[in-house]
Amino acid sequence: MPRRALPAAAVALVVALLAPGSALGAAGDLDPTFSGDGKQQLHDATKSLILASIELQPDGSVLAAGAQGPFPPVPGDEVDALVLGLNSAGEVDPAFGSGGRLVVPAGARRQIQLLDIAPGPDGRAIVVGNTVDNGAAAPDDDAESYVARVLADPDNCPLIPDSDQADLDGDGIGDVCDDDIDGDGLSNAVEAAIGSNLRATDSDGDGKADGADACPTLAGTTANGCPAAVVPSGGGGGGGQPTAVDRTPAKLGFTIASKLKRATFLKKGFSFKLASDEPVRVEAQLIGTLKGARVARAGDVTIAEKNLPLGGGNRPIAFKLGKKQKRLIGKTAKLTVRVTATDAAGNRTVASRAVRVK
Ligand SMILES: [Ca+2]
Ligand SMILES: [Ca+2]
Ligand SMILES: [Ca+2]
Ligand SMILES: [Ca+2]
Repeated sequence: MPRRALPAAAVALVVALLAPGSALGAAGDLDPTFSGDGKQQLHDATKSLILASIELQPDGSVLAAGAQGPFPPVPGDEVDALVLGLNSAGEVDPAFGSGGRLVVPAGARRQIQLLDIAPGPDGRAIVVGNTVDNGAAAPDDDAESYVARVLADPDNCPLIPDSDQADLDGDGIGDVCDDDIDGDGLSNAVEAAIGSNLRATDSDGDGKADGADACPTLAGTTANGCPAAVVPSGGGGGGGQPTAVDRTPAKLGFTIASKLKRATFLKKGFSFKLASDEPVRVEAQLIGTLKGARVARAGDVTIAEKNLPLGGGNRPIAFKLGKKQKRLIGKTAKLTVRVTATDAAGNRTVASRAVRVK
């Protein structure tokens, strides 16, 4: 769209599209339901706001694209890209950009002028225009094309397409990028590992949320969310009645960052949370294959240990390093977290995760 001569006043003017008004409104009147009197003018004390193109959103809100800067610009002025957001009532939409404006700075001696805006996929809008670098020497001081894409609507997961914006737990993080979709305190990965439902806060329906349930997949009436223990029939004599014996080791769920910052690791140690599908006793070890370790023997060294009594839920395990252990950590270290979990019947589960300290 060719630029026309515009008044030099620092004003942007958007006139409402005609809409069916009251019985007294005639076609061609300004629409009084748009910003009170049919028009919306924005004033900026220091800059001109020039609009060139408009796009009506499905919900009646409006995006307008143009430029912000001195008017008329002369070579050497900075002119920035401008997208203005108005709600369906014609008022500046404070949820859009900063105070209703998205301004993309062009930088010193550069100019961006948006000339058109069009709807894009998944709540986006696409703007097109040109950019000029007046600071560049010829022949690079000519106009270049400029195309950008803007979030027209809030997006609860900007990097992954999710047009339905589903958010099961209502925490503002869309399901497709929420690592705890149901918000019960157990991450999706942990729930998948222990077999609980990652889309329900109380998988076994016993009234205890998965993150606080020592048996998240077994309905229970006891305080920790587990069924009353099966008491083996006593007596070593023959003829004892058969009892249900637990021969199934616990399923463990825990995630650990694969990389740790050395300085933070030395200062604060390192912690993670461990969940299981039944109560377990825990022995956790932090084992190092250390570079530059001043130890006589070669091989792995236990740097820290942590034991937890029989229990369940999503329990934190924190490793702290003593002075001597800190000295073992070189500039980089390869560590392994090894968790040995033993359930009430003595079945054992061992799981390991690698961690790099840099
Ligand atoms: Ca969510
Ligand atoms: Ca969860
Ligand atoms: Ca769950
Ligand atoms: Ca339970």
